[in-house]
Amino acid sequence: MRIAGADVIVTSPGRNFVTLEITTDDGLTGYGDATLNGRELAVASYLSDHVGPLLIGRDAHRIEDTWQYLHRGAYWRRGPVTMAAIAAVDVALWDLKAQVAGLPLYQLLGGASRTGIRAYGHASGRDLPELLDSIRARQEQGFRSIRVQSGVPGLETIYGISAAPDPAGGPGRENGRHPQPSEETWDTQAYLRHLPTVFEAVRNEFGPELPLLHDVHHRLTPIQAAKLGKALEPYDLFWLEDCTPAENQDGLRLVRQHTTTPLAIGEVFNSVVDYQTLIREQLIDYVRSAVTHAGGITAMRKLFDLAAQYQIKSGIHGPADISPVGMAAGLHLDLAIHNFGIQEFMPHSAETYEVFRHSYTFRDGYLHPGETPGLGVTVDRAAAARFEYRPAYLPVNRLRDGTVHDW
Ligand code: KDG
Ligand code: MG
Repeated sequence: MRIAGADVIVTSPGRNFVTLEITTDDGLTGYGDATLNGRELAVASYLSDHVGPLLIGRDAHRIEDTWQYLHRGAYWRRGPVTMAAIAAVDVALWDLKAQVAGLPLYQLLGGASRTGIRAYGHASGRDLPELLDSIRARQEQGFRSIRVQSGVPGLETIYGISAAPDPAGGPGRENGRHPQPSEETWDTQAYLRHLPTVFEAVRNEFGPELPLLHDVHHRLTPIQAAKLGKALEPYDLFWLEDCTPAENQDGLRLVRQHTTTPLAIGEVFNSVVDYQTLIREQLIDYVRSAVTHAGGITAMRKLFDLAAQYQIKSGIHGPADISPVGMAAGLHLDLAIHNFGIQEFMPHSAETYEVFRHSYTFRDGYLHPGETPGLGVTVDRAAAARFEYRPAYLPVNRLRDGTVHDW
């Protein structure tokens, strides 16, 4: 089975997605997600200008060799653009191999280790009543584990919270289109004072059993993160995510020394190298990378195998800027690996599902990739062509004095 074509599809059904479509000389088609939110066209160019031409004529079955060829062979390694491009090739080749085998992809990864994939959904509110309603709405949708993001008094907007209620029930600004990045104001002390009161109220309302998660989005220093983790201990979080920018891996030692709140890190990481200290020293509990951003199934499987040696589990990144192709790839891994933890799930819009036809399902808090041979996602190119790319950016975050802060 030789690679005959490698097409890049850029489409924007509600938000921008980049997809690699690999075709073979025997008429099969495989897909990989290459979406890098806000930098989409850089990956599209990397694929169509540099990687696609190298793939033509290669044996589509040689997944590991192709991965190494693109990673080591290019001389320039790692980085979000490179690793998203390699991930797209890798996932498309796994899709093809599983189609040839006539099996859903998870069967090639060792088969199912569980019957369903526990998923968490997003709840958010500008104030407490709105947040409690949002949690109830997620529960009604079937979610049994919930990420809680709350507005902070005195701050107009904050990560994960819409400025106005989102009629689609989504997270608002994360889905929003900003041709120029909008700017938000951040106040660390106000956040640190307010957040424990939010979790106290949520626990009082929903009781001790509902698994609750929270995403700090890299906004704290290690000592501030240590303080927050400690303050949240009475509310028994499932995890505290990205409590500090973890490029400074050593900083996590300090956080760890002060709190037993479980820590999840890694959605901006794209290589196992980024995790070396964090995993070896057991400084985190969950690995957050996305298949789409960290080199595909081939690389993620090795990352999870390393994590398993240290009792660290998976928590694959699954926001709406991962396309259904990337989501499906994560689900096949989730089902197969032993050290699965939880999967983030933001259902996509109806427009997105018009373009990406998928076989995965969500029922009673659990996802399943389905039994369709391959990845179980196809792209309707006619539908994709109707949604033209429009530049869109995440907001930029500034402290009250105007200093740019982590987003
Ligand atoms: O592109 C950035 C988003 O993927 C990110 O803001 C979502 O933090 C996120 C999460 O945990 O889903
Ligand atoms: Mg996050």
